[in-house]
Formats: sequence, structure tokens, C-alpha cells
Amino acid sequence: MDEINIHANADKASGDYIKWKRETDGSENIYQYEDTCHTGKQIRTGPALSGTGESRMVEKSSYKAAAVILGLLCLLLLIGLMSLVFLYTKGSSKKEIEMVQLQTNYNNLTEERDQLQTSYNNLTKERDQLQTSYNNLTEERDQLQTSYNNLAKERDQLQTSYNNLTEERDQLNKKLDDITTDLQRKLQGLQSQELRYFSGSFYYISSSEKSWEEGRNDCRQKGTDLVIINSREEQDFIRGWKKRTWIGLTDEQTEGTWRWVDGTVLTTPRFWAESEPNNEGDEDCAEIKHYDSQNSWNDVPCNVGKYWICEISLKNYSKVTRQC
Ligand code: 2F8
Ligand code: CA
Repeated sequence: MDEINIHANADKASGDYIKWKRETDGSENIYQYEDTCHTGKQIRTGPALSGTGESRMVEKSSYKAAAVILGLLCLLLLIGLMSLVFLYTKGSSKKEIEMVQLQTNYNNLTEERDQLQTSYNNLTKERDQLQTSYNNLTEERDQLQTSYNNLAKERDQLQTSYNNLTEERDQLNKKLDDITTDLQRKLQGLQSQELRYFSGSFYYISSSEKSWEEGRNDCRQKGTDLVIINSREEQDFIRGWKKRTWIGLTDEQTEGTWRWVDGTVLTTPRFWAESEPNNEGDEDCAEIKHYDSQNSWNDVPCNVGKYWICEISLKNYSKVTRQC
């Protein structure tokens, strides 16, 4: 049985060593010993190499070559690992730089975005304020437009009223001229006669006696008519002449229905003498008979001769003017 001691630490003869031992059955065992302790620990077992010393030399060379190859492989592996680490580190650095740049860009973009967002918000606010101002201005404009339209409408109405009034004034002026001319003509016709004025009317009494119709025609020729008595005061004024005179009252048209010469039916006041009108022998025209009494009217035949009184009423002119 062969036995070889191999020291793992050449500088220390008493250090750890490995014992290679060939067993009788041809197998080989390798034991590891620690220092002075001779109890070995078996670390390998296997068949023994065939051959003698020469074969052992070959085996040793093979082990050395294997060790060298193994070393080279380890070196290559180490170099590879280092390269990988280098590349990884380099890649990581590049990535880190890129990440930093990306982060910076991201931060810049975020800041720009925030600034843009702020600008957008400000612009939105300004736009809303402008929109509000625009709406207010639009509303004010519409109100002003409405006021303007109303004023224009009022102006047009006033203009129309002004035009109407101007036209009315012109018509009135024309009528006034006509009335003035008419009055002047009538007054010229009565110039030589005695005229009396009472409460808005001129009165004329004839100097001769004629029938009711002839007396009325005389008045008409002068542009007037027989007197119409409308009040107690006028009745007293008329009977103040103290003459039996025709007045402008007749029932010729309908017996019993007394009408004034302007067509109005006699109502009140009325100043018939007692028991009159009695139509004694077809009496269709009225006279002032009992002039000393207020109730002085009498109906008599129209063809008898009597004085007559004409009336030029200025109120009638006034009425005509207002009707225009
Ligand atoms: O008594 C009243 C009566 O007097 C006269 O007749 C008699 C009158 N006639 C004339 O004057 C013509 C009536 O009219 C009057 O009613
Ligand atoms: Ca009578």
C-alpha cells in the first residue's frame, strides 16, 4: 500500500497537508490533515491510476496543465466579469446621466407646463372678465338702443302732433279770417242801425213792422237771424225795448211743437204769457207782447206786421271755431 504526504503549505512543514493513499483493493483515497492532528478527513476516493512512476509523472503534468487551464479559465472569467461590471457600470452611468437629463427635462417641462397652466388660467380669467364686460356693454347698448327708439318714437309722435297743431292753427287762422271778414260785412250792413250788445251777442231792432217771414228775411240778408232767447236775463234784455217784436220761435212745421230758428225745440226757459200759446185762429209765430211782464210771449198769425229783432251771436262763431 503506497502512501504520499502532500503539504499544502510548503513554508510550514508541520502545517496542513493532504495524504494520498493507494489501498490494497487498488483504489486511491485522499485525506486532509490539519497540523499535528493525524486523524485525516477523507476528501476524495476513487480507483487508483495504473502505471508506475512514469505514469505518476504524466499524471502530475496533467494536473499542472489542468490547473494552468483552470487558472486561465478563471482569469478569463474574471476578465469577463470585470468587463461586464465595467460595461454595466458604464451603462449604468450613462443611464443615470440620461435619467438625470430626463429628470431635468421632465422638471423643466413640468415647470413650463405649470407656467403655461398659470398663463392659461390668467388668460381664461381675463377672457371671462372681457366676456362679462362685453355682455354688460351689450346690455347697456341694447338699453340705449331701446331708449333711443322710444325717444325717436316720442319725437315722431310729437312731430306728428306739432304738424297737426300747425295745420289746425292754420285752419283756425283761416276760419278766424273768414269770421272776421263775415263779421265786418255784417256790422257794415248794420252800420246805420241801432245795435245793442248783451252777453256775447249784438242785437238789432227794426224800425218798421213786417210779417214774421219778412222780418226773418231781413235778418238773413244781414247774415243773422231772428233772436233766440236762452235765458231769463236775455228775456229781460229783449223785453227792455218795450215794443211788440217778433222772436225766432214758430210751430209752423208741426202744430204745437215750437222750434227756434236754429231748429232746436223749445224746452226751458220759456216765457209764455198766461193762457198762451192758444193758437187762436191759426197762430204759428211768437211775439213779445206783454213786455212789462217777464212772461210776455204770445202766439199770433205769422202774417201780421210787427217789429222784429235780429241777433248776431258771437258765441255761435266761437262754437263753430271750436268744432273746427
Ligand atoms: O187774449 C189773448 C189773445 O189776444 C188776441 O186775440 C184777441 C191775440 N191776437 C192777436 O193779437 C192777433 C191772441 O193771439 C191772444 O191769444
Ligand atoms: Ca195767442
